Amino acid sequence: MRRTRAMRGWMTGVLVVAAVAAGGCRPGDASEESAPSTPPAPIEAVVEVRSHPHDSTAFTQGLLWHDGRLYESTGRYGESTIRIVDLASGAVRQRTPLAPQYFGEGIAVLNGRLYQLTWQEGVALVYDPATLREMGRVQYTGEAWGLTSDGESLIVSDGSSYLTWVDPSSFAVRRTVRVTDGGRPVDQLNELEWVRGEVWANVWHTNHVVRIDTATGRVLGRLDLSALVPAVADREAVLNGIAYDQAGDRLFATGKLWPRLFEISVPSLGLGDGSSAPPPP
Ligand SMILES: [Ca+2]
Repeated sequence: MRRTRAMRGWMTGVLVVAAVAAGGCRPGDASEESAPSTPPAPIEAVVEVRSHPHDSTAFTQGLLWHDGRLYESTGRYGESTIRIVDLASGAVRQRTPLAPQYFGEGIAVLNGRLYQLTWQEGVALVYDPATLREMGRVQYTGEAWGLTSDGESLIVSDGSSYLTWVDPSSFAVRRTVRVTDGGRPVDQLNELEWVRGEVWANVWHTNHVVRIDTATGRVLGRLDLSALVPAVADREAVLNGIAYDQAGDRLFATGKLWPRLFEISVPSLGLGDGSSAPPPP
């Protein structure tokens, strides 16, 4: 299925500016829109380190490495799940299905709880990450796409050019950041990952992951994953899933309905090749 563009913004605090931004500009916004002196972010090459099998029926909406395990959220009504996946084989080790009225989206762990967003249903499902047993729910307003955490807040994308930091217990908005590249808003932000103090985001229907400065929203670089995209006969089989194993310095990427999950490195950042991983205990 094809998603509609989420231009309403997320939560009431974002509603007005996001709606106006969809029209191209808003009064007082000229400096941001026209900033000619801001160069676009550089393209950063990625290198495939290795790849693993991936469930080619998984409509990947969230990918996460936590405590030595790979977690995946899948979407589509009637097919959505939260699952723990064996990295080497791609086999699903544990799985909790969502009720058919819920479309699974981004996932993140904060304070020992695993959060899973739903697309248009306005509810985050909260699990015990060890058992995938539901522990509770949190209500919110608007669409929700990608999710990650800086260790204090959850960070949400909604397909607009905004990232929203929220309180994990209430989803009350703490702050918002508009993401720009070369002075222009970058919308369609989807699956997210916290990497070395930056937020990385898949840009929906592109082969790019953008590195976002969380203070300014400025895109610092674009990872081009075009070389990894498999030939899948579904136009929605797009890149959508990035996870970082901080302890092992491993970066994972996959996509909706992709048959492979990739470990990749970013040589320009010295990231993902294991060189920055701490020595084993
Ligand atoms: Ca992620």
